[in-house]
Amino acid sequence: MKPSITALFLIALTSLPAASRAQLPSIQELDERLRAVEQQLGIGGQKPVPTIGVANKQWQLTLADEFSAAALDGAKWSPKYFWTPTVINGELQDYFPDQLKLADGMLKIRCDAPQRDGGRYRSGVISSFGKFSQAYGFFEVRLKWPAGPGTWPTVWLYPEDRKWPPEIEIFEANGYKPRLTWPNYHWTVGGKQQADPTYFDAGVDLTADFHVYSVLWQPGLLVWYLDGREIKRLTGEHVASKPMHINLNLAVAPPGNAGMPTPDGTTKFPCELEIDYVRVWK
Ligand SMILES: [Ca+2]
Repeated sequence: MKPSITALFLIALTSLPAASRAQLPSIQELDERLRAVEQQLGIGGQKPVPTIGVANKQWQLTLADEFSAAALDGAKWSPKYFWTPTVINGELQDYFPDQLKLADGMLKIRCDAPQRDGGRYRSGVISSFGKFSQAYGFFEVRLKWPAGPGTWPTVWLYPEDRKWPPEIEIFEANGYKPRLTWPNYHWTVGGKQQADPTYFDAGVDLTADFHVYSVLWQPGLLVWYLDGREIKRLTGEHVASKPMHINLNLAVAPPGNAGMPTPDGTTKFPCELEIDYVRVWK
């Protein structure tokens, strides 16, 4: 049997004099570092696998961020969209990098209420534009989102060539309907914008715990999953075919936006969108 990299590490460690060993990190620390390196390289035996299986399909991990580092991985993410100004849809927040925190193996996007009347909410966004994009594959996030009217968290795919639409929502929700998730898709037909914003009623309060939200994207096919269970399917030539990057944000809904209410006295601030991981396969 070929010795594993871990075994080689151990041999190297134990062959050192005792005085040097005392200065070295523990085996557990080394193991954690090794797994982090393996994860970055996409190798090793602990590779995550999709929550769904697709027959005869060998999935290859193309992006994984477990958010276990001390800071946002700048090789994968920027703390902003590629466009300016950042605010779209008349949303009530501005995005600031200091609203992002990495702790407990999570990326935590915190949204603060305005400091004065008429002020704006402070929240955060990350985008993989210019760093990671992909056409087709399996995209998955595990997250917990904040309840309350006006909270509007989304994980969405946007064209890397900056020409919108298409747009694929891996996950979208609004805190006034904590049982619902909106697996949305936007496209055009003859220059006219189209959308399929049907929602899925999970029958439970999705904000009470972490859940896994995924989308399978193949030529002419989009399938959405909640905790590995299919919740929506779209087929047809209008399904996107160009590389797209990932945006992940916690917005605050403006008045009159598709019937979504703005925050009221029952919405608790600060609130957090906690992301355990983002994983993509091809
Ligand atoms: Ca994690």
